[in-house]
Amino acid sequence: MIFNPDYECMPRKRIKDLQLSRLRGILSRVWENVKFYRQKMEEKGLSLKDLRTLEDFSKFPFTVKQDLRDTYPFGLFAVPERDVVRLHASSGTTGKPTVVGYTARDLETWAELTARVLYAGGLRHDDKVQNFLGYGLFTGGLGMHYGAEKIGATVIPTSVGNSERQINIMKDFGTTAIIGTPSYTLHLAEVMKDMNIKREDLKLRVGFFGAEPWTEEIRKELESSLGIIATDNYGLSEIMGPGVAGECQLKSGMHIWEDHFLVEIIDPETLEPVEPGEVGELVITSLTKEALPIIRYRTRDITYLIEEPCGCGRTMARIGKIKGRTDDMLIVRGVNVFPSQIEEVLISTQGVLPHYQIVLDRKNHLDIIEVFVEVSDNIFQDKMRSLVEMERGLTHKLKSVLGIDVKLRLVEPKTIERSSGKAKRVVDKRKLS
Ligand code: ADP
Ligand code: K
Ligand code: ZN
Repeated sequence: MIFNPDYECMPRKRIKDLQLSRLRGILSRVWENVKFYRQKMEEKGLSLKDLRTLEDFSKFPFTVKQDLRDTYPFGLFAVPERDVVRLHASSGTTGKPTVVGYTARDLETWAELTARVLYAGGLRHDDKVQNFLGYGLFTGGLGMHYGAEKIGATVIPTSVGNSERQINIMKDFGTTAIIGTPSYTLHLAEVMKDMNIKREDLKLRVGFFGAEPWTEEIRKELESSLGIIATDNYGLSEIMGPGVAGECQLKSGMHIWEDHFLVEIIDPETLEPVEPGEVGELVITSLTKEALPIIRYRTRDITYLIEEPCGCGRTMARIGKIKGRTDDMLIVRGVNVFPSQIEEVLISTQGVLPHYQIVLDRKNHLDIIEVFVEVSDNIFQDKMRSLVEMERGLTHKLKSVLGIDVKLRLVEPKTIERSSGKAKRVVDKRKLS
């Protein structure tokens, strides 16, 4: 039932002791090897001696995504570059990507932790698991790949896209387990219908979904249309990638591997810890990472902590479903999009007025993003050709900046609703509670 019971079922008192000793180790490692962390601690008048208990840790400085950008590409690495055996980068396309690295031991840990997640959700040695998370710089595909291999399952690394082929492979190879984003998998379920393939024609039994927020309604839909048990899993590249936390088959919160990660929930305004069980921003410290240790990382993800024991026997705490993010980042088909990126493209184009609105919707289970933008009167009076050219140029530019298709709507001046306060730039109709 449990991949590594020695750790996953460790008494909580022992988990805390282990965390404190590992935390001391990681702090002294970054103090020695990462100038950024040492400076930030010194600025606060802190030294390693100031960590006597886990509670003392709340005095230590936070790390944010911008810190990784400012030190791009390898400024926060704690080992010589030659000891790094793998690099990944976040798809976040705002300015420079954030680069993350792994030593050989980090990769072993990563495989162990994705194996725990997959095992908890029901993956076994006998399964054939089709992984349609992206393989490449994105951590999703390769991260899950090695965990599934560690369990001994047969991995089918189809990566993302080519929906009909995905379904043919499921059918022909006898795929029993799938790993993907919930939105793409819903899309696959639709394509399956179009191909006249029923769930009885496939052998699917379990599915692992993450990388973006999804609701219980989507879970029900995935489970009934594909005949699977669908579990949620969570991760982020800065901390490791997938494998940070995952649900067991009781589907009541995601077990977070506390022997490798120290979890805090804070109030994003006051930065103080919230009461146990209360909703706030998830802050994670890596306790064992060698290449890129990360201290008190503000994930921007909103959730809560469940410390009560779970019916499955694991003692590791759980985080509730991610409720959203504290920043304005939009996740469209798993890709991070900031409204400011769209604004930049629009504003730098002649004839475009500073009035626009981004409308997100979901059609056939796929996110769609539409941008309504006002263009100046004289362009409208101009020949039709320049409008068409402008539309084509902008569509192309948005695609190259964001990496996804955007439907562009040029509209007449004063047709986009004005608001008296902050402009409502984003309308998200995707119904995520
Ligand atoms: P990329 O930037 O390449 O898309 P990241 O690793 O940075 O990939 O994405 C991590 C973010 O994805 C998380 O901070 C969170 O907002 C979101 N995410 C990941 N897993 C889940 C999940 N199970 N539920 C909701 N959001 C998730
Ligand atoms: K993501
Ligand atoms: Zn459990």
